[in-house]
Amino acid sequence: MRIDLLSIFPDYFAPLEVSLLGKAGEHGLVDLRIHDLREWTHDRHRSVDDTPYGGGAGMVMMPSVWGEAIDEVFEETGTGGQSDRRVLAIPTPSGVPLTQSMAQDLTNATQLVIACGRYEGIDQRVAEHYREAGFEVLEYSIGDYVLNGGEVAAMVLTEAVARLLDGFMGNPDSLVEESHSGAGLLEYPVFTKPREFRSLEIPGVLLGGNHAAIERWRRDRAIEKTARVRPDLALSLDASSLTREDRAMLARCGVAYPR
Ligand code: 6GU
Repeated sequence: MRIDLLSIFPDYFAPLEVSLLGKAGEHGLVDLRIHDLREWTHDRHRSVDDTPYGGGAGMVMMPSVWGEAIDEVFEETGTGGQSDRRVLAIPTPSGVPLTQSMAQDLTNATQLVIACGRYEGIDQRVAEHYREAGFEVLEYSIGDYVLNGGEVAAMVLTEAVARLLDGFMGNPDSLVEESHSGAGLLEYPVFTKPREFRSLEIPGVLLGGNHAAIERWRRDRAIEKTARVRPDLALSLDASSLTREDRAMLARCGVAYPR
């Protein structure tokens, strides 16, 4: 998969060289390209923003610069083939909340272009134009808080997608049971050596060899944790994936499910 990151602060993405190029890049899973948006400016001051129509605080990023930049990075891969899936992702606090299933879905894109805005955001016509031109456009948010720009959110999306690509994980089994995948439960707590840490001991069930009991214990802890810290997730579990024991545990945690 090719991933293009566009920003006026390309240096922001240095950490990806460690965490992403280190693994996915070496194995040729991800072709990561980092671009300085100002390379597509034409004026002496290399301007990328202007005052907002209608007034208000701050500056808005101009569509002309973004249009030229995005056209060019898409052109570099366009084969015109039917199987091409080219996605323009725009990080913004007003976007749809990014989820694991969105990251999973993006793993089959041919190219992911992430356009990182600063200031008050990017002129809305950029998203509108590429949508009308037949590209998938994803305006996404990484949570209900405000960052200074889209760069951190772009790294979040890049890592969330790249680690799901076939061949990225040393042990793909670790993808199966993790939080936000599969059942919709948060992960159970994990423990390793030593058996005693500052007088805290390992839960006894994990020391025995009763695999069914261990599985039940982990499932109960996952349910308990989900109900406590993410009641919204606990209420939207896939009812068909819940056993009688799961429902009993949920009930004890104050979450009732129809049988
Ligand atoms: Cl995607 N961008 C910015 N600038 N702030 C955010 C965000 C994105 N998600 C949450 N806050």
